[in-house]
Amino acid sequence: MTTLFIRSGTVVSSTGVAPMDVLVDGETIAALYAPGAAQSQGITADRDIDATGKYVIPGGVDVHTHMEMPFGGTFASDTFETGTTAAAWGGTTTIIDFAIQHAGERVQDMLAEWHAKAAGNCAIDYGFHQIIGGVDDESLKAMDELVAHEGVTSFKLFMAYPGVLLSDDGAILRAMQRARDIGATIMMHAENGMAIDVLIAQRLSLGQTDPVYHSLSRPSPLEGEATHRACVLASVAGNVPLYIVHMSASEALEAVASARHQGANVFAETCPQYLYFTIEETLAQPDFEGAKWVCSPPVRSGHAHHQSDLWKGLRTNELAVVSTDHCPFCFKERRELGLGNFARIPNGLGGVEHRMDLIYQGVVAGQLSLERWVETCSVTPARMFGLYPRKGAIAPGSDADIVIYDPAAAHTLSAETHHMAIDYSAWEGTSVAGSVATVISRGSVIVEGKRYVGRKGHGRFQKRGLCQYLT
Ligand code: DUC
Ligand code: ZN
Ligand code: ZN
Repeated sequence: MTTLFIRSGTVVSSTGVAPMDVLVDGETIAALYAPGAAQSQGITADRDIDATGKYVIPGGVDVHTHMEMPFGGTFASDTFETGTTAAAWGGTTTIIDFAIQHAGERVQDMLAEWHAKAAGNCAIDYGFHQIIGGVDDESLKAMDELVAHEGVTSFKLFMAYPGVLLSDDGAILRAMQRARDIGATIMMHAENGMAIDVLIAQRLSLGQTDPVYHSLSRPSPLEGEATHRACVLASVAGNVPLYIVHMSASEALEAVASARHQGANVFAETCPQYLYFTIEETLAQPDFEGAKWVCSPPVRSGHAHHQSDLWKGLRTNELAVVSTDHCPFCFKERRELGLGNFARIPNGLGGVEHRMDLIYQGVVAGQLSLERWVETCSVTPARMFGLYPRKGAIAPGSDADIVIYDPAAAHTLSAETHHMAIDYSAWEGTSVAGSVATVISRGSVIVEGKRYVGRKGHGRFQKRGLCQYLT
């Protein structure tokens, strides 16, 4: 077993910041020492890494990605190999991706399909959530099996996309009741898809086909309404753990905050695109440029106060997690499917490589503490989805998934330099203070000195337990 000493860094956890040396033995963290204590005890390692002036943080946990996801007649352009390698470059050492079941498909078969795509290809560790697109007796029974035997303990339902993935309120209630019985978490895409489809058809019939109409036909009150409805259904189902994914709107945050104030087991995540982008600066760009920022829920108007509310939610824990909803589609041929009809632009942005940097900018700007950066990007995602303390902790016995982050460095995000398999960057030209210096995954250095030294197949499937905010 190789041993590794990370010396003279500043360890950041969700509860504090302290100068500490970290000893790694094989794949796990063996011990933490006050500065100098290991030397005085004569403890040495096979390799020393000097982390002077740098933060030592638990590797990022991105609980919302879609590698190779089929969507609207095409596929997300990152494979499990390219997407997890890009994640590693950006300081993320675990992802949770989504296996997808549509009505009529066997859940277990679809999970097996996603295992086949990922196995042997990932640079970092990974797990799966299961999307249930067809709630029926069979898929409900499958939920039991996935929780009991497969380490898949969270199920995503859709209130959007009628005829494709949407579950009606009765189906949602049934799945929530099943989840309550087995301790599983329901994840919800909360937008009112029936109303949105009417608004889309009305826009198109008026000849309003540009990308900006994607956002304008998915107004924020319809995210708020669906979020509220999901909270009510979760309460009726017996306070089942409910996790609202990719939250973009103040109205949705209000619904979650109100449910939480009543003691409900309701949680939510947001994503960097909702914290930084506005319609005016992105989707409203002329010609077809705006197609680069089409995602659902959509980017919101800068004239409202969605972004300041989301940052506040992150500070106050009304929003628990930042994920990316990484779902990249190249501009050429994939986005271009929506030329002349915004409704055909595949939905999703690439960002798995940039989450740690982008949320660190919140620390630089005084929006978040260092501890909260680590908590929302690593600790809470791990606890929310049953991976803690294997992941999300710098503590003896935890997996040695460690990022050494240099606050004195800086870089600029660009398609020229990113490692995601996308032919453009939604973040082109964004200046970032701070940078990932070294990434360690289960004791192996996989990124150092601006070089990727990991390998495909290093990443292992992680069976997960239940949400640890309730157990
Ligand atoms: N929802 C997601 O979570 N990802 C991509 C598209 C969508 O609607
Ligand atoms: Zn979604
Ligand atoms: Zn998603």
